[in-house]
Amino acid sequence: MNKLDEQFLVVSNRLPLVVDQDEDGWQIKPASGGLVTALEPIMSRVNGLWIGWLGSSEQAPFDELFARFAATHGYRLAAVPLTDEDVELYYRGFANETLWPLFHDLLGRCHFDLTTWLHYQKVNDLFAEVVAEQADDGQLIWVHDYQLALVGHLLRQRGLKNRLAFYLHIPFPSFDLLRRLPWKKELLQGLLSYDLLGFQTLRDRRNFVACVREMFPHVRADIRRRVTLLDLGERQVSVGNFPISIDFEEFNQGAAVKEVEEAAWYLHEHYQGRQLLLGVDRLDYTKGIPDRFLAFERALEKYPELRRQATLIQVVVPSRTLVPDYQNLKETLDQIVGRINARFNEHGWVPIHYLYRSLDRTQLLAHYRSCEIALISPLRDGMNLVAKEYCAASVEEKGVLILSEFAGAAAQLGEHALLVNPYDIEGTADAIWQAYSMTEEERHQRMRQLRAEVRRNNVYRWVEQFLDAVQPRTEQLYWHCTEMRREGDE
Ligand code: ADQ
Repeated sequence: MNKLDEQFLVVSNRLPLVVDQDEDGWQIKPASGGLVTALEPIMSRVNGLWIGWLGSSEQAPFDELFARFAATHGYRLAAVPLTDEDVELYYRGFANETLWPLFHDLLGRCHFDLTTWLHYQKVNDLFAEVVAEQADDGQLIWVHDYQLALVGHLLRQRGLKNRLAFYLHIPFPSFDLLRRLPWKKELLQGLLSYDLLGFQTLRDRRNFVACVREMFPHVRADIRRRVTLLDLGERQVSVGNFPISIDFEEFNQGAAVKEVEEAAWYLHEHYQGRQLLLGVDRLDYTKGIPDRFLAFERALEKYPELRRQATLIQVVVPSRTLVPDYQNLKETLDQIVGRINARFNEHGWVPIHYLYRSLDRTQLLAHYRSCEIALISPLRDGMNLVAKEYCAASVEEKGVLILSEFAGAAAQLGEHALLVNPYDIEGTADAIWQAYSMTEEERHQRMRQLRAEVRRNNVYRWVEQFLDAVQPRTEQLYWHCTEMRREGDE
């Protein structure tokens, strides 16, 4: 098959890159993360192009680095230049202080500010300009996430006829919440310019369709299909739910290697045979970390058998450190951990081990593999890949997953995880006790089912299902995806 026949253009806020300098000069490599893992194999097969912001104002020789990247990775990159002011108002402002909390049902944290909204439109227009310059006729353009909701609309305004698809990685709110946004009509109109809209869960998809029906009563919705069809008169928009996932085998095989096994063994040695509970999150108020600490505290109070026998390891990756709400959250976490540890600490046992940093791959896998319980309790989450990674890396099939019912992942994993309402401290404390005292047999049985689910619905199936829903179908892309999924299944 000719590599250039059908191309593929991906647009995301940030280019998935790591650029740094060592003794051999400037280096460039793909960032790690689910989206890159999912899209890179297909991008290189079809000579794709990825457009996004560089993510920093570092002065590196990007033209040369991008050429080197294309030669070694088989797909190309193009940068959208953003000024500090753009980043401040569009990214930190409208995307992270308006859309992010609103879409995660946290209305109290929303700022509605005309200046940041105007800038959001301006930066979406900048993205559209770069995409329009680079796009070829017939190419599928796939835009990602809430930072870029209007790009499709702005491309249509420029006369582009390409198939346009959009995927939202975070939840979509109910109309009761969305109606608070002064610019909801413009936002929905922007989204309706795409040909295909993908959401994480059926609930998100239904929320979106309900919002469209409220704001645009003339739009007819055919909801009987696998993908909802919205009839706008002159054109149709497909709306589906496609739960994102991970490369199961990457975690399954990665967790089984000797280096990880040894690191996992040391971890347990260090904690002297206690049961370990694990939380792994970006620093974010949607992840429910303070409530999780309080639930663990309540479990220690209510079930004294847990004292000296259970330790919560909470790993937090620094994130959005310049947004004030995130700085406050960091202080809150320090205070709660300090208080709980001072209250219960005895005979060399510290109830909460709190690490404010990223873990390298070996350590991340070792933590997943060795911790008996994963405590994943976001207040709201589009999907939550940590839950799936934990299952895939649980190669001894002895881990118990405690999962928030408000994580998108609950739709797939809820049956065999212990589901909790993260706002219900008492209920979460009881779930901690239930997980702690669960028999080996029940652990195995639940984890086997969870792993089978993540293995079956892996990230290659996610891409395949999404591309299958693009109309008219992108035959070659779909063909490549099916091939990759088959290879992954074998
Ligand atoms: P995120 O909010 O970033 O993503 P999540 O899905 O949990 O959340 O992914 C986090 C990633 O970061 C995981 O791959 C995890 O391994 C990694 N990570 C987290 N803490 C780490 C640590 N301490 N050290 C090393 N790695 C760490 C958004 C949405 C989610 C949605 C994803 C994908 O908010 O709901 O699942 O996009 O669509």
